[in-house]
Amino acid sequence: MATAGYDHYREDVAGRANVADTAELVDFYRALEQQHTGALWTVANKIEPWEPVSASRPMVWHYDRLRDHVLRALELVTPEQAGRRVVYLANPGRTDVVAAVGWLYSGLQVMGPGECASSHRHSASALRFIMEGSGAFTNVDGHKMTLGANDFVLTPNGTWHEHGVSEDGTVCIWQDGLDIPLMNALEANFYEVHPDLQQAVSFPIDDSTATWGAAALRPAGETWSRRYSPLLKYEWGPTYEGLLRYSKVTAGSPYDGVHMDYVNPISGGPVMPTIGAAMQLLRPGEHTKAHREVGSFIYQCAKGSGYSIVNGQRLDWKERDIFCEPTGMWHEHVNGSNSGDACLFSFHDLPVMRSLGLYRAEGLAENDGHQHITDRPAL
Ligand code: GTQ
Repeated sequence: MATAGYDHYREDVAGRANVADTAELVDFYRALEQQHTGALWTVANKIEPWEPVSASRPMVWHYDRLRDHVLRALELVTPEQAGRRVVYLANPGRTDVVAAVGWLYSGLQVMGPGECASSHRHSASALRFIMEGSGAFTNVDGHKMTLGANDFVLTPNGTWHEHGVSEDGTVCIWQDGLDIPLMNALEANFYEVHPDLQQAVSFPIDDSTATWGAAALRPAGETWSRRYSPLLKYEWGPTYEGLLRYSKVTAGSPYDGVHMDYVNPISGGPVMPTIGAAMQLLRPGEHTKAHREVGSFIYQCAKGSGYSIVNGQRLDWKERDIFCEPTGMWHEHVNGSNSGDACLFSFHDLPVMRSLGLYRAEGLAENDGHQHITDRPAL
């Protein structure tokens, strides 16, 4: 990553555009505008910044402030009316598109017992992270899965999917994560409604986890050629156990603590072509060092409490709070407890950056790798 700092628009550098307005030039620009054209040197420094410049702001969405509104949606609209009953997360820096950060969308979906949303599919890749309730299920291309708190589920692009809650369940809330803004930016987004409101359940319940979810075991003779993981659900129990076991034998990453990626068991790569996900554990009192990356991240605290510093802003979080890190911004994490661990679920667009050769990362050299807190986000 360039080390030019945050002085993105410096013009006093040889080789950068530096043309002062004159009456003649202003006339010229107007004439160009009328022909639907423009002079590159008037925009060059903006459209080719020294390094990624994100319009997104570091944000935290506190669950205790959102939950009542999410539950209110349950009273106000049915899944039949709404299609999806979701309160989406808006980033105040991104009024042009519905994005929580970068080109990632996120929202909180709520369903009551006996409800089921209609089946559809789209070019956008999706995931869910279960926040509360029991009896939730999702059906992905006929693979029906039961879902509990902190379970992580995929709805890869192009797969038919619907979600619901069984009659004997409770109100369920989960976080949706999708690459809708990316698909729209690429102008590649298709959307289709299933001919039946609910697709058939074509396989035994939870067959995906039973087939592909055993640690370091692969079903002999089974093949898989899709671009996404055949393992569609990653349960919290084995995920947390995996982190605890790993934490006993590793010092962890200086930037992310005990950090494990959810992977496609066939390729070892990310779970979907455009979205990757991870769970990290911060030990009691752990304060990681700051680094920055080309890529945008959305986090949910799955356990414990603490804070992250994103570009000098302190974002306090506790279980179920969601926060984001825009691309190129310094970030470091702190477990606020000296006795218990803290776990952060995250999803990100690094598979896009990596597959296009755009990924870069850099650690903060100054101040022993820690930022100064300069700001708290407006609440
Ligand atoms: O469940 O498929 O929050 O298509 C937004 C768009 C959820 C979904 C959202 C979607 C979905």
